[in-house]
Amino acid sequence: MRIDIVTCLPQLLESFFAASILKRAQDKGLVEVHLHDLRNYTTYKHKQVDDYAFGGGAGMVLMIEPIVRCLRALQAERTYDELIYLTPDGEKLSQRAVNTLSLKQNLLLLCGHYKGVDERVREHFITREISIGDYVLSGGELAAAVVADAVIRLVPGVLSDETSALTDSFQDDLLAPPVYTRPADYEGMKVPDVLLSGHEANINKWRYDQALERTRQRRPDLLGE
Ligand code: 6GU
Repeated sequence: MRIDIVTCLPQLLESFFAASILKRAQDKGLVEVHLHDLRNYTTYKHKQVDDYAFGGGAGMVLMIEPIVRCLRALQAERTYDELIYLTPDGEKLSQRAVNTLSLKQNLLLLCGHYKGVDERVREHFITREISIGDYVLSGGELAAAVVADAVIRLVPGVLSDETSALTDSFQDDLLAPPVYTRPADYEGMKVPDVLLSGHEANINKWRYDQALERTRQRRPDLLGE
């Protein structure tokens, strides 16, 4: 899988993709993440990429020209399965959407900033618009990082134990059950006996019951209740 991220603040994302699971996934050759600085695609003076909104009002708008120059340069090299614009008025990100995206070959993520991008970019170039929740960020970069992280960890081979993604919260519309590790007794705070029993069927049943109970208590909406 290859993910191209178009942004006017690549510095914000560099360290994120240079660490941990995301770095390992790239080192193993399972995914490629490429950051593209919009300022390298502008023909305006002083590397300008944004301008005042027609009609007035506060806030700058990313101009269509540098964005389209960048998108066209990338599209000349490969075909993208989706050109995604990160925006608070997009479809809210879900594990279902993440699962779908993880099956794609080439994804492009466009980060807006300031007041957003010129609407013509959205109308004519973008194929999908995603929000990461009902709150406002100062730009799409963190949202792009969230989407990329959620997608990349599902690419086969990225997680060391491939089954572990299957037991994530949300993967079966249930929250994950509690987990414990050593010591079995910490100052009288004990790990449930069943987890120390070695009885796999009982352990699985306990985990399922706990997941269900936790979901009932915290997120009854996931159970349609
Ligand atoms: Cl994708 N962008 C911004 N700026 N704010 C957000 C968001 C995206 N998703 C939730 N809030």
